[in-house]
Amino acid sequence: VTLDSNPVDALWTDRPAPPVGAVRIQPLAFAGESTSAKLDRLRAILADSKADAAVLTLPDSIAWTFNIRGADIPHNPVVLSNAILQREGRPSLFIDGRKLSNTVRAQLDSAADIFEPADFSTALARLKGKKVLLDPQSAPAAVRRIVEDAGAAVVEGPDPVLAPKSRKNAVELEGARNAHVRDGAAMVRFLAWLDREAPRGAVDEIAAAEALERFRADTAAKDGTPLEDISFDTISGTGPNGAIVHYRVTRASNRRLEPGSLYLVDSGGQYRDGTTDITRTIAVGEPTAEMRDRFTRVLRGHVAIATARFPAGTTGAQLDAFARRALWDAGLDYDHGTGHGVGSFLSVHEGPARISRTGNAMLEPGMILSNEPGYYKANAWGIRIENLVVVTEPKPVAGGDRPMLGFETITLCPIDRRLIERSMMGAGEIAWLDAYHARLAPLLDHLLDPDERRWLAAATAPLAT
Ligand SMILES: [Mn+2]
Repeated sequence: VTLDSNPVDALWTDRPAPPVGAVRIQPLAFAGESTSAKLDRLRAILADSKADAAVLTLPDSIAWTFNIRGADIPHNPVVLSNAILQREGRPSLFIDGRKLSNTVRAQLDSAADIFEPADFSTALARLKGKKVLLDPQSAPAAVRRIVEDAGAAVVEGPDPVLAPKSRKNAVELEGARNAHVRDGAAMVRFLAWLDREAPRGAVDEIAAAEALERFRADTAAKDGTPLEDISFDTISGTGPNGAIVHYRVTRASNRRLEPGSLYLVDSGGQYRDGTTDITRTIAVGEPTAEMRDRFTRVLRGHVAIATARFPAGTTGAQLDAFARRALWDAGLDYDHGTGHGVGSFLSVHEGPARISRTGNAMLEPGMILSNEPGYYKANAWGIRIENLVVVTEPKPVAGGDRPMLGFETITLCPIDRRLIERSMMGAGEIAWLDAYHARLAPLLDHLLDPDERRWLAAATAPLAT
């Protein structure tokens, strides 16, 4: 039932004012494509959809299109705003003018007509007589109602920005690889610190999360591309807390890392050139045989995704089971998807592609996705191994007759060898892990202290004998 006013508004008396985070231009050196080139591509998509206009209501779609980033929402550098794209003519951008410096406004003016948010409804009503593309997954019902009441025809379809935004260009991919060097070095420094401090019983979940954020900020500063923000609230859980998939530590739930336990840490960084998301599971003291068995099964699923070859047109749903086979063999599973899309200095979760039972979008070259199988023993411990991967077009398979796609792993951080049961791993799986570990020192050593380099050398020693 559509109401004239939002009943929540009547109750929410201490509602804060809308945020007015400063808008920054995402320069071509990181975006890799100008706004005018992006608008040309979007106009072609409008033409294919037989639409005269499209209403953009997703902040990350607008940030990508206009090469802007903002500070309205913690951990997500988007700009709260709306936009109307026209097949013929300039787009309109509805954005609080207090967010725009004169320089930013001048740059945006060259690509779009800028209006205040209060002008949005009037502009929607002016679409009378036009065919207007709206994404039923994300467009507010109020937008649809205004457009329809004005006498425009709604064309339902996906937000036209979703597909082009998901296929990162060469500049964005280069940025992502650079971001993962400094992020991987920060993780290595953190893990070396953790191995030193945790056995003394001096580390709890909050202390670990704070230390990791310090290592991220310090390492990024050293590398010359500062940490803008973490990409989500760090999941820092040991023992039974590790078995809670979206755990967020509080003072009440905070646990000390104890010998014989597992520690799961899922975290990420926002940098001007890329967004990261990584999970590692660490043995504190001596792990049990069951922990090693489960960890090895999760690792085998992770490697199965990392090394997968698949024909063009394959969806994430088709690949999801690859990550689960070693768990299914033992009557085990995990209750979350295997992977989600990741933005380029944007949202850490973005569509349209994902690796999961419901991942019906095709995987296309340039997409960045996570590869994060897990296993959770309720009330006991949790395991997850997460790297980001890029969909690539690898060299053709010898003797094959179809072009294949594959993944390049871009996250750079060791996987805990103490949790691997070598006898359960195939030769190809061991070869993948050893080759992955061999990549790390040459890329990360320049950001590490001598002690940290020594720790990395030991943590990446080959498994093959
Ligand atoms: Mn993730």
